[in-house]
Amino acid sequence: MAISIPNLSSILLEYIHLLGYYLRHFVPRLYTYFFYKFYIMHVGFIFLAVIVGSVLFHIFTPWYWTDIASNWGAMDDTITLTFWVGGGVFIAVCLFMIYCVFKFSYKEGRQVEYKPEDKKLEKILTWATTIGVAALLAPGLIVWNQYVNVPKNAIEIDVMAWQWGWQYRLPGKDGKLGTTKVVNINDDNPFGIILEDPNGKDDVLIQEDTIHLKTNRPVKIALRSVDVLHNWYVPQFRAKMDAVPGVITYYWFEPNKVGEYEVLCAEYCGVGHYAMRGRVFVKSEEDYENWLNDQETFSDLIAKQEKNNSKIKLVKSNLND
Ligand SMILES: [Cu+2]
Repeated sequence: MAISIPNLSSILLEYIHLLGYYLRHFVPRLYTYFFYKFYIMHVGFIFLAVIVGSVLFHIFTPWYWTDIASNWGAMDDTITLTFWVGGGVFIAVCLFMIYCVFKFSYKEGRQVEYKPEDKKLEKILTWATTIGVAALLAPGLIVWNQYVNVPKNAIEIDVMAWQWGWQYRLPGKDGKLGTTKVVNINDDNPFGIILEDPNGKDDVLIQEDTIHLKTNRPVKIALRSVDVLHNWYVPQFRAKMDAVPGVITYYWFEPNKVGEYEVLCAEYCGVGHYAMRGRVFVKSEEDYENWLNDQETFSDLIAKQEKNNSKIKLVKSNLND
């Protein structure tokens, strides 16, 4: 008796037949099921995509902060903490919304429960919010306290802002800046230094938007504005503050990487705001001293004006206002 051996084509045909059976019977059901679920619950999936997308974007973003070049690592830590707290709350809220979309989706005949008050829930939410806000603010206050407590060995720099530019004044050999008065500011006394103040005579005047700093030496940035709000900001130093007309605001930092950095005005100050850019060079002690010795002092400026026989307009009146 001959044994019939099924040939390859008949086996293949059998498989295709079987596959067709599955495709016809199960796939449409699965497809319909998931499509239906997806169609009904798509809002939940969108929330999920937002969470996953946000976290992935945060991890792989090409726009993270620049390398730090000062002592203010604590600023980065507080921002990281803000990311964690803010991100945690964001994810929790999104997950809660996803839960609600699935749990409470429309069902015929389901009644809505009216619950205007829930003491337990209110307690939980109040405490959770309090802890979250405290976690956000407390470290910031600690860092702020350090930020405005200037070390004794800091070099004080008078940063003067106007629409639209910067100029700088450094203490001379005496290590002290002379006092100033806004009404004294004119072309011959660009910083408004009070002439009678002996501390001002040796002040170093830098009438340009480029300043040099010494590496590993704290600087106190004392900000002045002659017109509107400005803000002296170097992203790599992680430090900035508003310059407010009428008061001197200040903060300090210690540059710790030799290099060239860009100064930006971080307060919208009018149509020329974009042009308020400057440069900071952080230099080694030797390079810094060389640069400093080449700069003009207030006495040099007066002498130059007298030599040029220019009509001295240095304000001497109004000193007692
Ligand atoms: Cu500005």
